[in-house]
Amino acid sequence: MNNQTFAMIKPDAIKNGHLGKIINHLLNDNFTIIGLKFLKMSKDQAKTFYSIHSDKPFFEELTTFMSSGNIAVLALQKENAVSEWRKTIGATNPQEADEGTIRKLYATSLGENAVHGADSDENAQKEIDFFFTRRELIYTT
Ligand code: IDP
Ligand code: MG
Repeated sequence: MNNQTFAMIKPDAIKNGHLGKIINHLLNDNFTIIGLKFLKMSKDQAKTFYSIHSDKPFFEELTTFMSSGNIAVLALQKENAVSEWRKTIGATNPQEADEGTIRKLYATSLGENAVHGADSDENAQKEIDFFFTRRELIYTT
């Protein structure tokens, strides 16, 4: 399916009080929320979720950060959801993100960059399945 993506609102954004503004931003961009929960990842869960980055120099920093506080995980629906969500969030490094993107507006730094977005349809489904059961998702079409 190319109309779903997976998003997270990261610990820095929650701690800095940006949760409501980010949800408002994505609703204004016509994403439909089909799944939403709040949780705190364990270090092991963060390592599994980000296993694709296990050989990167920032893996330890990333998984420590992502398990350091509460996050929101969201399954989103929109036509071309994966690429649309990547556009809405902006570049990984907030200093390189376009004006008006979520990372430009709310990110703290390259590592603590407010939000996550899946990078392909395949990974979006895997990541949705990592956090949600089928019964926790509301299908709108
Ligand atoms: P993405 O989140 O834009 O897809 P990725 O390259 O997949 O970016 O990296 C995953 C996450 O790892 C980033 O969102 C960021 O939180 C963190 N990260 C990426 N590069 C660095 C780095 O050079 N230093 C510290 N953290 C990084
Ligand atoms: Mg990525």
